[in-house]
Amino acid sequence: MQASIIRRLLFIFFITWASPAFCETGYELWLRYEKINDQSLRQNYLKACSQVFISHSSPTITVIQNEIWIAFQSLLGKAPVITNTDKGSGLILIKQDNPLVKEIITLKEGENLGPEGFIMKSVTFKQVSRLMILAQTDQGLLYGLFQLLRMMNMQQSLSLKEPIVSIPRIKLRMLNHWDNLNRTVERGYAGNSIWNWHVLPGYIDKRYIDYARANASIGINAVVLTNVNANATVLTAIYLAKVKALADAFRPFGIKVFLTARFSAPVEFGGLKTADPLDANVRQWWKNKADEIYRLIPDFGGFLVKANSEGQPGPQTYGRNHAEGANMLAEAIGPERGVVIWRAFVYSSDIPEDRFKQSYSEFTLLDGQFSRNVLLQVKNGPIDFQPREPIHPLFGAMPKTPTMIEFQLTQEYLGFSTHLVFLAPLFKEVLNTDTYRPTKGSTVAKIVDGTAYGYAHTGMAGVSNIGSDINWTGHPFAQANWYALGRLAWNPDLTSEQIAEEWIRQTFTREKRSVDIIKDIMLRSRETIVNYMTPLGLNHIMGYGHHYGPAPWFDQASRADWNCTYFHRADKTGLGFDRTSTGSNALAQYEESIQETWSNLATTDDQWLAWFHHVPWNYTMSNGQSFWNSLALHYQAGVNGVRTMKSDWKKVESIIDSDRFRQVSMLLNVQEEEAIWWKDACLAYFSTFSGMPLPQSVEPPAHTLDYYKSLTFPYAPGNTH
Ligand code: GCW
Repeated sequence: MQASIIRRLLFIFFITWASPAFCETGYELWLRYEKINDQSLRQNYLKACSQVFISHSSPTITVIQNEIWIAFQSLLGKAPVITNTDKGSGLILIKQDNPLVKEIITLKEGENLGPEGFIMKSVTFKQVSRLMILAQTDQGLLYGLFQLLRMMNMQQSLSLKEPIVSIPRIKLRMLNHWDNLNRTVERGYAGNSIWNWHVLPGYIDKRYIDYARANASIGINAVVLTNVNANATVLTAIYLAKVKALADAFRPFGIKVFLTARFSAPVEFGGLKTADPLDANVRQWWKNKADEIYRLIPDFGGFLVKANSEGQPGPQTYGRNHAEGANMLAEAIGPERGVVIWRAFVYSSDIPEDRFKQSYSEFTLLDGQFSRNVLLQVKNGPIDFQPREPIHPLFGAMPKTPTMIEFQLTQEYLGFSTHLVFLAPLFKEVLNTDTYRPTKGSTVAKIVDGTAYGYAHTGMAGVSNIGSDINWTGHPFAQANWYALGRLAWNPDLTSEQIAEEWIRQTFTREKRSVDIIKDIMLRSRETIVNYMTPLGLNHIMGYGHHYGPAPWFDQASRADWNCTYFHRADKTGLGFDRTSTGSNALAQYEESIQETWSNLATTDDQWLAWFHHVPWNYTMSNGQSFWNSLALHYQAGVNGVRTMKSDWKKVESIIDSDRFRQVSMLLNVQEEEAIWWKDACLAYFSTFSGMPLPQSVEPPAHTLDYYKSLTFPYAPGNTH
């Protein structure tokens, strides 16, 4: 009896102490700071970091000190000593204007780190070799510290041969939350909104602080708290006090708060009869509202606006154009205080024009008419965050209007939070695409970072995938997409591989074989999902409304361009949307070299085929296969890809903590089932048009087409309309 109690106690001791890996929830994200076991490395790091000299104090410096405490204790098992006078410390964090700097280094003439950049440099000062982080601002020092911690997590040497000079390429590095005031999240698959509006402003959830830490660690400096399908209530005094509380909590982390502005707010609660942007009372109302906000939040970022799109009110409701609407708000905010981010995601149910074309048609006419503190926020592609889209033709077409990019982290069209898909390859594919505007080599990255046209404002936004789930994002791997957005907004030249490697080492393990296996899983995941959902240029064939699962047959929506059949146009002759000059001619919106390549079936890369052509089922592809066979083989490759992900994941079982290992294993099982469902439903449906048999290596659908059509999902998450 006693022996069994002792055994049980020993077991409890074992699982709680000896193996902390048992209790990993994922809450710590990439800030786990796993202990460094390599003794010589540990000694080096201790030498460099156990004594820290920080020359001054401020709220951001307190954040820095806290992070140093958390990180060094966890990484090195030893509390650091932090002082405000130099005691021969190994690590120095110092602002550029400190008189000591001149004694330590000679800064190059004109070295301009800007408000967020930093230098990290190995220096010898008072005969002691040190590591110095130098910046113009505390925010720059904070980013420098996170660079240092990343290097330690990556087990890199801290004796730098060359200094690291790091300046963000993009100014607004931003998360757009689609969070509603009732805590639902539009297209959210990771629980409720983390903003607990009801108990704000009095109660500041620790999550807000951890959220801010995580964002700062990857350079995110701006957050839009509320859904673009906006609720005017957030602009009322009661709610603004709550917004202020969040802004105060985020400020030391270098994060600015933005709100979505509902265009009809002056009517909804302002007592006005109109929200016409040219009406003097309306203009005054917004001016007063902006002043009220700035009194509470002096560093308020500005407004994000979705107008005259999918039922949202906007200037066109009053016969005015988008520039008139944006400029009215921009004037209220004032160029010295903040910006207005105006979304280009507009398409009208009244216009029969190809939905692909509408945003470009609307906004290119307005280039040059926007006030100087307006940015246009353009989705990465012309339709809507599909698994693969060609670049939005507006990139490069707005020389006079700062154009920022909007990616979607939340996986609305990519399997929700159940599918493992690493999005850095999608982001990179877009950023690396040449717009040829104004000249060859003007990639989307160069448009967005301002180099192509010298934009005064630059930005990259990700629609947040964060919710109240313990691990923030539902799928443990979805954290990597949040991470990737921040890192690419800082430096769009980073590769997907670098980002994956960093994330894995900080989030899961530093064991090389496992890192390589996981990296492989991640890097292949995006192509895998394209294969089993929308290969060869298919798009928008997901379930109606919720966008869960396949429904290529769907044709019952109230408007044409909400039907799946609108997008794929399958018939007996072939599949795909003719956007060449014989069709909608959307291709004319791109620069000529792109037009040329994509208007000819033979020179169109396989991945864009159904985007731009109605491809005959028996069209012979470059690999000699018929189009139909290729389509089927891609679907099968997608399913096989998930199976490989599953077997690869099993190989890391002994290394990954059991909770997260099991969680990912279960999710991969679901992903496999859903990949098969996608393949089966799509092939069953499209074969009714092609009339062709499946190639031998393709597993035939398990059920009839009627069975797939009969499936309904009234409670699928994320749909808050
Ligand atoms: O992706 C689509 C979504 C809508 C969303 C809209 C938008 C916020 O289906 O839920 O609304 O785009 O981006 O405005």
